[in-house]
Amino acid sequence: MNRSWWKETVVYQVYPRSFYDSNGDGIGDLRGLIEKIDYLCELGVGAIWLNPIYTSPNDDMGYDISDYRGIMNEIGTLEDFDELVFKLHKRGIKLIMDLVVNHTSDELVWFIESRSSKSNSKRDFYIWRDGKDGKEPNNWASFFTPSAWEYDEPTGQYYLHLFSKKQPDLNWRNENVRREIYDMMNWWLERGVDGFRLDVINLIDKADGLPNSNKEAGFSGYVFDSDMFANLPRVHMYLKEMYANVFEGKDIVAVGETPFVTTQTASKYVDENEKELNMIFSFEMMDIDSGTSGKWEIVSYDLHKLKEIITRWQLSLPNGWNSLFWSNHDQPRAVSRFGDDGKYRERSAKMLATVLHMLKGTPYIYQGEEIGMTNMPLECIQDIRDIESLVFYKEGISTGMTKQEVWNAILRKGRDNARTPMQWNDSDNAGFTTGKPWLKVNPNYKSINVTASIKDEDSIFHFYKRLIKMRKDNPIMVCGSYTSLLEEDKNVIAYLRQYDDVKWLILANFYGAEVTAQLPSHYMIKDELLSNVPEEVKIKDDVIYLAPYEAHVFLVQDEKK
Ligand code: ISL
Ligand code: CA
Repeated sequence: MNRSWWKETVVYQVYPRSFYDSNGDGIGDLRGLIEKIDYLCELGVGAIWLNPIYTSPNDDMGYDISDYRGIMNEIGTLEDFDELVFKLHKRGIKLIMDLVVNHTSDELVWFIESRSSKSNSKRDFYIWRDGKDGKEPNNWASFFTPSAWEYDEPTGQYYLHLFSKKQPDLNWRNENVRREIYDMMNWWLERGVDGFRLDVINLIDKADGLPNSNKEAGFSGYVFDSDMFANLPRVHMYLKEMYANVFEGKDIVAVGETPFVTTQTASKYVDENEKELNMIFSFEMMDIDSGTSGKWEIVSYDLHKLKEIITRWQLSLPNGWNSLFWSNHDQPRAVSRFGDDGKYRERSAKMLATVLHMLKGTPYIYQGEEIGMTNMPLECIQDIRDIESLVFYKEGISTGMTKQEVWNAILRKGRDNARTPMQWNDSDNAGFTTGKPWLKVNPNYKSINVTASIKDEDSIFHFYKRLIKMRKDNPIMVCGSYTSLLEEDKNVIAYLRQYDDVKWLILANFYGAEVTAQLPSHYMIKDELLSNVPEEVKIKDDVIYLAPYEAHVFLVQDEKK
């Protein structure tokens, strides 16, 4: 295995809008982030992934970029940015920028020109088609809207948008588009950034001829068919070209956000010999509680399935590398979704952290996860800021769901859950802002906050700190092989990491009831390296008793026969 900083490190995801507001306008900003570098150092992370900070009308919270070389007014200036890079680097923290190049804002000058006339030199930068029989060019649905096409008056054609109508898709088949993008990426690299997280990078090519999908239409009459726009062969061609023009020979990281990848389609993206990306975010685990109609159809799942997904991904990228995460800015809070955000909040958050950080790959911590922040008890639609939830609130009822079902789904899966302001202390607005926060603060900030978590030596925060430190001190966490254990067990996650002669056994009760598990009998426990309970571990005749959400990391040895 080749060693690289991005394999050794733990990445902390900062959603800048909600991290820390330095000037009281209610919106987190770069100066606020600069003020909190000490906090990141205290935690010990080696890199941050910064959600988009480029100029944007914020139709999709920065994922609609209207100037690739500018910083959003409310977030800061280029001078602030340079200072941030300088100060992060001084403290040994790398910066991974989020970059959205599948689409732009409709307010980006390219699109303004493109829509102005059919003969404009930027016309072909986007995907324009004539309507068919007074309707859209094809039956594709978008992520956020019924149809993926929007009619544009000035030239009488439709443009394609896989997300909102203010996020037109770029035409990657146009060489000039690609050249502009690589230039822009190099411009940021020259400013000192250490890598990119490339938003929906596997969607940049669309099916030849943009045909109708013959899959079944949703309630809207349009078809959401990822085969039409995800993982098409040309994506690999473009990524190789990007690598050669941007990444080659530089010690930077390229992380792809790749919805709809499978363990089969993923390996080519991250295979070191292919020279495309270094790691990807895959979403199979995030989709585990989603039904066939998508994320809003919430279904139950069992631990078997979760373990099967984990193991398959752990073993499927022989020349590649995994990104490990329980949450991000698009997902519910980890402890609310996979743990227990009530009675066992602390213990289950630590259990989840143990299971994830001990796996092979690069762990990502989503801001607030390290203090066990929970989902938001939203009260009414006026509290919602996220376009996806707002659209679903309107459309959901027409899919046959009741109003209550729609609301419950938003409470559980809405993206604002993760985006509520960071809870720094128990003062007004959790110390996030002196003004009115752009999105309401979770009312539990009085007890769940950074100050309290730092003060309590036994807190989730200190547990994360310990995990991060362990990774620095123990190459087994980075390089060790992975073997799944107790695959049939319905309550316990168990696996082995091994590096040279060193073997670590990870055991975790995933549920809120006491269970027993049969220890793999040929391993002898030599030492306990980490645990989320104060008590000694209970073992009798190779049977281990695990309290709710109890987790352990043991040093083990093969038993002498
Ligand atoms: O957010 C999702 C489910 O709630 C995902 O389907 C998400 O839309 C998908 O993973 C792509 O996400 C990325 O691109 C979007 C943006 O809205 C997300 O915030 C971003 O992470 C469009 O740029
Ligand atoms: Ca601000």
